[in-house]
Amino acid sequence: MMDLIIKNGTIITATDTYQGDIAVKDGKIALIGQDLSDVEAKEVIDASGKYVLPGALDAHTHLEMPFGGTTSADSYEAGTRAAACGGVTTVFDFVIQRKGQGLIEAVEARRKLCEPQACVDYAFHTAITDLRPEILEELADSVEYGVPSFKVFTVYKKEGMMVEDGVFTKLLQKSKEVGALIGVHAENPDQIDQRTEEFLAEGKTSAWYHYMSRPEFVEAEAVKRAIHWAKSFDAPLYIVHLACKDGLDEVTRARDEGYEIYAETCPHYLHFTSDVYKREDGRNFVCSPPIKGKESQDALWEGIKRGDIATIATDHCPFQSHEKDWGKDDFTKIPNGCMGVENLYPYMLDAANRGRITFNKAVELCSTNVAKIFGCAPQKGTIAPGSDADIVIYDPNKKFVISKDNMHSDIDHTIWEGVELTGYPVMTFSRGKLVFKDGEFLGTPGHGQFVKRKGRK
Ligand code: DUC
Ligand code: ZN
Ligand code: ZN
Repeated sequence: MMDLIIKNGTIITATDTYQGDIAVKDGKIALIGQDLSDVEAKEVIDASGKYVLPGALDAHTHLEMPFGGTTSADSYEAGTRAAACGGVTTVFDFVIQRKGQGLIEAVEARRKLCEPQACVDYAFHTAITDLRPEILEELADSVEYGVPSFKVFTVYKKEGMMVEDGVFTKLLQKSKEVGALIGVHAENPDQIDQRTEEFLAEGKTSAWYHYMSRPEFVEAEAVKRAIHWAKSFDAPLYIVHLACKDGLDEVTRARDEGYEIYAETCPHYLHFTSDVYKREDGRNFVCSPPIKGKESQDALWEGIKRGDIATIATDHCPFQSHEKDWGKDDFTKIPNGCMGVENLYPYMLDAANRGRITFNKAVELCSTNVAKIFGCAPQKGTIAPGSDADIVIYDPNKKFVISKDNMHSDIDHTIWEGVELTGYPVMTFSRGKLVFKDGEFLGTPGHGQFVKRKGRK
């Protein structure tokens, strides 16, 4: 006896589109067939006229992260609740290693916080900020533990998160040996500091100067340098939240030369341009790297079509309006980060619905590639027998206007307010459990499980 059968839907994976029925048992996909009418199940859902997709994996969130003089405003519960309602069935959250902390110690502390709250499954990347010799050795243990991906920041010196080139290159070399993947947040810190100082001295304090203090060339230089190091040591590299054309051109070049370079971008870089920083509420869009000009936006879409952008993730790191307001008269006081975990999949699927990309491509970018790159395929990221029953039922005809009132996180505003989508998820299943239906969250905190991932060896 099956637990669930989803009948008559159009199943869409990264590679295939076909009509079929899916049977679920014990949280896993047990059977897929053209007609499973003869198979007994406790529950049958008719998905006629709907698309049946693998749940998305958001490779980049910052939930309840101490940052910018406060803590990002979505707890693990609120963030994973919003995720479920946007069709995201696995979130990858960033653990920030504090000075003196061990890698697994840092992960376990966050795991403990997350576990009772998580409404969908979760994985972690660890941002390394303190590379002592024993930490370099601990990299292999972390891979073994199920956290085989790490990140370095080339910025956030004052926050104690920035690493020097020596640390970055040691990590790249070690990553090859132990089967880890290093990610990088790439912007030039000296340019940011210098330009910020100049703008403040000139009384240029609006949100626009957040963008002007770290424009296209400030990001591009750091992306190029990061790729230079990855190429020099022939190590794979994942560039998080890539937002600029010149950086992407370098990614394309390196990939054409045969290097294993992955680029992630975010929906806010694909939808908005730097003009948002001229708006009265420009501070709400302040994130780093900032949203760039139209030329970069167009290039990112082209990069998606070419296959040089591997994943779309959100960098979900929201702050409440009153916190964003700290920077009303001084952009340096605006906590950096925007919301997006609930908008990722609907936004990219809307792009598919409009014909900008295919549905298979949207699934590849938001789900399959993430699972493959970060070592949890085929458990996650596809619809196949044996995979977790992380499934989204999508109505391609449903009209949806994003508003803070129909979002499910704890945030009092959204940068996506008023954006109109055609097509929207109507159900999300996390390991066979219905966690979202027709606008309503139906999950439970504590349901989400830690996803133990494999290294690259
Ligand atoms: N950028 C943000 O905007 N927020 C969190 C961290 C980051 O790098
Ligand atoms: Zn970042
Ligand atoms: Zn981030």
